[in-house]
Amino acid sequence: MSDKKLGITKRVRVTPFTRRVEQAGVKAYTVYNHMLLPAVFESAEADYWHLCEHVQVWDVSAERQVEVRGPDSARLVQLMTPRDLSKQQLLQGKYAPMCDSAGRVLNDPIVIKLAQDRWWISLADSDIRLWGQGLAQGYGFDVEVFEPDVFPLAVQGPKADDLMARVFGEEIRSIRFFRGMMLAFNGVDFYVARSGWSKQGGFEIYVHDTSLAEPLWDELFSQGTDLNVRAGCPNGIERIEAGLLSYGSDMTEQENLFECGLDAFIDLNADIESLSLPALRAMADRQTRQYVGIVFDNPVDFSSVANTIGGFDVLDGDRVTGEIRSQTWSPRYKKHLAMAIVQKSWLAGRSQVEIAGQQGKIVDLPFSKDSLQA
Ligand code: THG
Repeated sequence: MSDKKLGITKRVRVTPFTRRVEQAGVKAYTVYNHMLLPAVFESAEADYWHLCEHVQVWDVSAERQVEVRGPDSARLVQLMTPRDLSKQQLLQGKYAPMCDSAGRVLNDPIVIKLAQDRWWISLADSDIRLWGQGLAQGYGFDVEVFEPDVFPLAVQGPKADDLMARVFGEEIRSIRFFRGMMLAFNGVDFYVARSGWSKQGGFEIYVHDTSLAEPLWDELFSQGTDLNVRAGCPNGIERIEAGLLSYGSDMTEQENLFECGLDAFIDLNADIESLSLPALRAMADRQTRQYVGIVFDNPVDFSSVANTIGGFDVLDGDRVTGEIRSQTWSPRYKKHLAMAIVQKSWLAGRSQVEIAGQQGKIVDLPFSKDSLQA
């Protein structure tokens, strides 16, 4: 991360938690859905170890919701994703990548069913509300599509269950992965789900009553002192070790669902009305690129292979055959980990690649314990 300052203007939105985040000593932000998203508190590595050992409170307000409401809401949301939503339960979330009619990835949100005629699309970083409004208009659907004042707060880490039980009650322990409940804080019911952008476990509280944002933050901190609760944020080291792709960094509109490995969540034979499914069916066996992991035994200095669009070239002689979009030193495994999108023709039969003078082992994603410990 560079040390350049970024001006925070009216076009970069603050959140109901920003004051607390500042008081907690945030050191860097990124901008996500035109809103501040904390990026570092102490250091990437210190934040990482703390997340893996204790419990953190994350201001992930920037995971904006698009609300779809009305008689045609289920139809519109299904049109936007090739994932089959027909059996989704109330208060269940589903990871539901969204694609255009050519199968390109527009976002990879979690879709939440609040009622048959009321859905939230919990966004990664792209302007899906406009697309949803355009589709609704074009198809003549009877729906409203808007961004409600809802600000997710994540509680992540191995002690998240204990902290959440103190604040919301013991019932939280019975919530299964990607399921949710309406639970009261200060007499107001909030949607609470077992989810979050880490593999350390935890919950997300969708804060729709901003007058309770700071009281909720303060309660989590006062109840969590002995659990060593701290402010945190999505952590690059943790998510790369977990092999989680980040929309806007690893995947963009230039990649299709298959290239990102997101077809694992899709049934191409599903009997649903989805804008992208016809194209996805037709292109399934015609893919030229794929994502792989690369594991290096020593730290790699990527500066010599940096390209102009913020990635790092994978070269075969002079020929660019792929691009590393994310990489980190893993303090746990003592390996340098990279995620790269590469040409399948180049990859065939290949198990090693040299980048910036270091030999790396090509592995499947997500990284397995075997590939990290070997
Ligand atoms: N929480 C909420 N909104 C979000 C995110 C979140 N919006 C943006 C971004 N994160 C959406 N992307 C993801 C990507 C992966 C997961 C969640 C959100 C995830 N995946 C699990 C996995 O890969 O193992 C499980 C997916 C599944 O089984 O369905 O958790 O974090 N509110």
